[in-house]
Amino acid sequence: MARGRFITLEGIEGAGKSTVAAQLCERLRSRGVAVHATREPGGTPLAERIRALVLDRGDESIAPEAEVLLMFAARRLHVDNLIRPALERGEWVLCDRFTDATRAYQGAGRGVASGLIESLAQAVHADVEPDLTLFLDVPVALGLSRAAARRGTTDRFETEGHAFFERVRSRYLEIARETRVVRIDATEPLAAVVSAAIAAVESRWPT
Ligand code: T5A
Repeated sequence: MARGRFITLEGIEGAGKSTVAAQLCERLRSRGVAVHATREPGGTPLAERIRALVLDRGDESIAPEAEVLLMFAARRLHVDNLIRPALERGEWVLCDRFTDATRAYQGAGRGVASGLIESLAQAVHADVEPDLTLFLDVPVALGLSRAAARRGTTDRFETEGHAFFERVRSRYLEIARETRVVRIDATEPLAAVVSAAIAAVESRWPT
């Protein structure tokens, strides 16, 4: 059986990843594709518990390297218990964030050495890399204002300042030079962003 496709969505807060993922998923299912919509950090019961640890604004500080280790611990659970088995069954996986988020947030945002991040990526998911990454790109001010308008509570990352998210976006723009990544202008109306995401997928794998 052919391995399924692994598609990730990336971008800063408020870029529209969850909204686009839901619509892309619906479109793929309507075409008969078996697809799992999932997210990081999280995606399995244990990984969701790590998500709560890393996103909650508790009193205890989390050093950047500890944050990286928590992200990769959650990722290993997610890859082993959901992503790889689904791909091996020939199903598709649509994941809201993956290791590019660690490169952007912990690497560029927090200043963690890329050597550490890349060696953990190799150890944790050498056999599971995205086939396609949709990078939804918005200026920081627009992303943060959309996230602020939507949110009920603020997580640990959303308390960071503008400069942090500028570093994150810059790193995403560098990553977007890789051939597996398609940059989508997410300042466009939602319908246009969803159409661009569908076109990027269907041009690779007509369904
Ligand atoms: N993290 C994660 C790391 O630091 N390292 C890692 O390795 C990983 C995996 C996760 C946090 O964890 C960090 C990054 C994050 O800070 P999260 O809540 O899962 O947090 O992710 P967020 O990006 O914070 O989620 P958001 O919901 O803020 O962003 P989305 O999903 O990009 O945006 P979405 O779809 O919810 O849209 C936000 C609002 O904008 C509107 C939507 O309707 C919604 O109201 N919208 C648009 N409006 C107009 N035009 C458009 N084109 C629109 N697109 C969306």
